[in-house]
Amino acid sequence: MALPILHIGNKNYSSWSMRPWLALKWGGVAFEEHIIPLGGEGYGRSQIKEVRAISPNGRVPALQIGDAVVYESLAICEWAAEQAPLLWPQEALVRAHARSVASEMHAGFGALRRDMSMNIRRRVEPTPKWPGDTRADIEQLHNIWGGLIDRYSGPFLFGRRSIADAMFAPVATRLRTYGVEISPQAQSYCDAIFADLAFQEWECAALAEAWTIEQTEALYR
Ligand SMILES: N[C@@H](CCC(=O)N[C@@H](CS)C(=O)NCC(=O)O)C(=O)O
Repeated sequence: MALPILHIGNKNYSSWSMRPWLALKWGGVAFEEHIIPLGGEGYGRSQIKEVRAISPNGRVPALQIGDAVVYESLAICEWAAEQAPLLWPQEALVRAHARSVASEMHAGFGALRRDMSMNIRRRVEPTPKWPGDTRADIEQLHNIWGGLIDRYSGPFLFGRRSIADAMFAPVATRLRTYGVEISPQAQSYCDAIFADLAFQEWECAALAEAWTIEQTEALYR
């Protein structure tokens, strides 16, 4: 059978695409990738023609497996974990905890995502002044990361890499891009993500991408 194809957006900008891409890599699941440049006609309305042609929700990532399409980043990560169960912690209650924080990231942190669009290449200076809801998201990140690193001793949230880290990896790049002040413990966690080989492969590709999404670049100019 042909390899699954992961349809993703531009690596510099598409945080949702990075998550299952990392999970598949970490799980050792073979796949091909197909990049669809975002930012043109229909962008922001789930109406990019090339995306709609393969993804039922008009968004990437979408994983094509034969005739089937798995979409929504967390659902793709779950599929990856069916092929590579070590992508979740092995103990049931710890796994439930990891699923909780991964779901919290997937469904939440709206203010942080609104104000800190992923832009791996960019460094914004000076750090913008964040509104209260964004500051609350940053504080909640510290609560989650700090609690888990204290409990499982790092360097990743549940000790070894898991889907929980795949869900938070783009956030680490956002904190760096926007120069957010974070605790030494949170910085160590970000550094563990930045040192990961699969992350570095994605980052190198992001740095080499030629196209730009003007809406994102215009933030804080
Ligand atoms: N909830 C979706 C979000 C996917 C998403 O918003 N993807 C963005 C790229 S990062 C997209 O496809 N945008 C296209 C558009 O806005 O038209 C997931 O978890 O996969």
